[in-house]
Amino acid sequence: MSCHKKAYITTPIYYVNDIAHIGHAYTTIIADTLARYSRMSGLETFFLTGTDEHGQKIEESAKARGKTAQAYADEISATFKTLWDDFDISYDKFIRTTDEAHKKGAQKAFTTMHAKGDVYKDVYKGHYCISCETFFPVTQLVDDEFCPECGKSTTIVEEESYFFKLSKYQDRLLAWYEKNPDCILPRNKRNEVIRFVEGGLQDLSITRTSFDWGVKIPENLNDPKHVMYVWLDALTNYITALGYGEDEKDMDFWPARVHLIGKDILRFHAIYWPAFLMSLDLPLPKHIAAHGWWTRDGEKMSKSKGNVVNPREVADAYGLDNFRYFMLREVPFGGDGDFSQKALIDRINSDLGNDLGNLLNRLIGMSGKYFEGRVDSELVSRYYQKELDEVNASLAKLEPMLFEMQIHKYLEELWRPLTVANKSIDQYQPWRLMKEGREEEAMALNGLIAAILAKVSVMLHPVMPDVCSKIATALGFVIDNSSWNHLIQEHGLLEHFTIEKIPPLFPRIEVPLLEQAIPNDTQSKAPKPTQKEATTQKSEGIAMIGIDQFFQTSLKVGTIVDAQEVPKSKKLLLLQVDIGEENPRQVVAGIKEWYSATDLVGTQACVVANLKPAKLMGLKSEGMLLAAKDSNGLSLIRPETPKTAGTPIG
Ligand code: ME8
Repeated sequence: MSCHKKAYITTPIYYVNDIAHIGHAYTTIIADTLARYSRMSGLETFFLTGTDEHGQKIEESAKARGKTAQAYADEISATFKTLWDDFDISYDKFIRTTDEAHKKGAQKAFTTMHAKGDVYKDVYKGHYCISCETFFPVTQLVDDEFCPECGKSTTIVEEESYFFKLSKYQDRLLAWYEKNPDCILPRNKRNEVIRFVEGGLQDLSITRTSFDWGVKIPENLNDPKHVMYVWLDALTNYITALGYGEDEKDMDFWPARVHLIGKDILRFHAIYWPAFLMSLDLPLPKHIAAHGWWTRDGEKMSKSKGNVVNPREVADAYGLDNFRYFMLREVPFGGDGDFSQKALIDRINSDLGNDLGNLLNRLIGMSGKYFEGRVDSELVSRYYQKELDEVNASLAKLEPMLFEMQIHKYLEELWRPLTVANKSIDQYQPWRLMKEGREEEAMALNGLIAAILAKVSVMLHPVMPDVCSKIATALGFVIDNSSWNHLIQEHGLLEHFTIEKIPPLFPRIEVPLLEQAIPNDTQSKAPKPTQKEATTQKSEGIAMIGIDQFFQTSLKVGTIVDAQEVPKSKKLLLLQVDIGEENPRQVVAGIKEWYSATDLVGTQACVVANLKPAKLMGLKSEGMLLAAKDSNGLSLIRPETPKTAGTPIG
């Protein structure tokens, strides 16, 4: 972290011509995560989001709906604000470019740039894409007409316009990129920007006269038909929100620690905005971080396809924190991401359910069974210093990853301590320690697991605030700056406490909870599940089958004749199971967390005998063992009394 004790974090301000979709939610959730982390780590933090309400595109959308631009902007802006409020986004200010204070600040910026000699009047002649609110020279158009960004037809504009001397700043911009290798993240995006600027910058038209839904240019210019170009108006929001040109009361938050944006608007933020700031003699932002694009089930989202992912629906169905975790973990920052329910369900069941939720359940189970829920950390260091060192080493790597926008790596690294915890239980086997009268060690092991859970929940809190607060409550502490200091900075442990039993945090999800997006042309033909069908599936995860279908499964009693650990796997055992055939079947089973190889040999299990062979970690598996798993762990299903190997079940 820099020595600047304040952190200013922003999202783009969203256009009010559409309601929020997963892309908007993604940017906002990343920014929210950074803001929450900043606050937790003791920085005074200002987190800004809001709406971009001027320009030709909004004016036309409003007209098409028979509304005034202001009424239309009020309506859509409110839907963004309500969504962020419902999502508990921790913004400090929600700015609207129709706010009076913003308009005054934007005019002040215009005046300052003008006074500096950076603004002149001329005639603009060229093509304009209303959808992108961008001017394009003919050389950049597709077939001399279409927008190179969105493919829509451009309009020819010939009007009087004020220009900003962007070309004057070309060298200073290049010097800035050069001196600040992290000013644009990910770094490869910076190279793209540099190449573009090296190609030569033309002065930028910064006013329009052919419509009037915009901020008027300053009155003293005596040119009332000019409104500001929407991007000049919009970009200045980052300083007007801090009081620029008005009371300046929060300007000490400037420069921004990070402007979070999507890659589509990098040029505006990495070229125009720093040039404007240079003209205003203001410092430049520390980082401009551009993330990639979300698609759905491999396809571009669009209203006409009807496949736009509605973030509220996803969060309602799968849980807000799960959705947040998924988006941040699934895609390397800067890369494009694909939303599919399958990927989301996998993340929830596997990372969250198996690795995190299950660990808490194991701790609740062990401390309940052996110590009436008490957990005491006093002897953790005596017995488990090695594990603690490993965990603390992982945690120490995290903070820089977050502010370098390596958020997926942050989460990946944060899962290492969970692996240490799960592995320690398997290795030290609390049930064995208790059987051998080594109670002290068993208690210390619980203390270790509790400490790991506590540390992980502190560092995961910015991503999953609600879930992590629940974990902290179960462990008898509160996540805040002082617990962050104690558990993360000072490598501390939890105090003595009695664990609180809480319901499982990540109930397993068996079937998609949302209707799949259906391409428009087949929508009418596809039978939709009735509400009742959908909820039956949801609550039980079961589809009805006939008896004949059931008997297609060949179930047999098997005797486990050999069992080995699979090297490098924390979950798998390699079993040889006699099911009455000439040779035993090789079965790879994910049961190592609950059974040791030696205990299994000679026991029986129920085997699915006609599964297509599969490969797991390169090992052939020729069957599957039936098992039942709940919050207390997993048990194999076995005949009550031994049966001859190969006996059919049914
Ligand atoms: O551009 N995947 O507003 P906007 C990922 N008002 N992110 C996406 C996305 C997708 N499919 N679609 C949109 C504007 N986004 C201007 C910004 S800032 C001074 C002015 C996200 O409503 C992404 O962050 O078109 C993108 O930059 C932003 O939404 C654009 O929102």
